Amino acid sequence: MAASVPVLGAGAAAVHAAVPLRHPWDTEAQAAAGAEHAGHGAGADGGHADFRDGRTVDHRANGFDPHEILRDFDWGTTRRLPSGRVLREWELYAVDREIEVAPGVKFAAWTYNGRIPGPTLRCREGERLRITFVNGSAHPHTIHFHGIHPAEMDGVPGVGAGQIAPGARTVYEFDALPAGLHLYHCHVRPLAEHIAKGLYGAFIVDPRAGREDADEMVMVMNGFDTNFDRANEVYAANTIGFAYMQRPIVARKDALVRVFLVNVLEYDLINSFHLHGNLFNYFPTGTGSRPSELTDTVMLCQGQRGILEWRFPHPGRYMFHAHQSEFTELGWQGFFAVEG
Ligand SMILES: [Cu+2]
Repeated sequence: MAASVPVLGAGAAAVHAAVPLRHPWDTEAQAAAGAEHAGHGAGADGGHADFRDGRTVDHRANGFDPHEILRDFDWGTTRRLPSGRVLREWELYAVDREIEVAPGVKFAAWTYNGRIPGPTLRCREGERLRITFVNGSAHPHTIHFHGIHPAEMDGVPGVGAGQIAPGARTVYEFDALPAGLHLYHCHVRPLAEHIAKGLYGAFIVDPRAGREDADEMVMVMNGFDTNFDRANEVYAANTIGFAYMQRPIVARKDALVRVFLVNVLEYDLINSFHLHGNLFNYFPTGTGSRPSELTDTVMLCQGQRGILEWRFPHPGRYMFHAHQSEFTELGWQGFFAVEG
């Protein structure tokens, strides 16, 4: 298929040229002391990791920026039904789009609304949800939501509207249940390809009573198989590796931070999130009000997700990253910059 041919040849070689040889936690002192594994041309960058030579992807050309995706919650549009209930509506469209996933490495992606991850859909428990799906891609797709809904709204082939052909549309409609952190993704076979190409997003159902005010962020852990060998060459939260190293996420001392963490990684069985200098309360699937654990590391299988909450008692720069070192070094790492 034409869509499976890399846009640029030698994608894997380009990625290998782009990722750093230096460990991000190497200090300037180590570099100055000539530590063997430090200073492969990366310069004394004070512990930053980056694509080699400091090159970045062109967020503007991509049409989305991981820093904007981080705090971008799409509440759709609402109106009252005669019954008094809220009807919340979105329109999602599938579109084939070239995304620069690492400097100079273009990936022939399939997207919802032109971005990866797709919009973070957010609503309140008990509302009526209506999602119009328009397939503008050259391939058949669906939207399969996690949550409680009738079979015909499940977005799988052969049930309800089934596969939505190129140019066709359908409407998924169901109640927002249960409160928690869910996700949505295409469910057309071959499933791994339809997901790994970029068709997924976070789906948040807030509890009726709401949640405590917090600095809220979405992190969809993903990766990209840029040379089509069913293994990932790039790992990230919100698509662009090292984006939060190059520009740390600003947080405030003592403020409640809430991360909606979703794992959609294909081709690797597990993924993880590790926070430095702190521990967080973990709410698996975001469905309960009591944390299951106070920890600094969680491991998630494909499709697993959870809510993390913590406060930074000290200002400074704190890393977060997958605790699988391979994923870390291939992009899935970042910094919080905590201001006092
Ligand atoms: Cu699909």
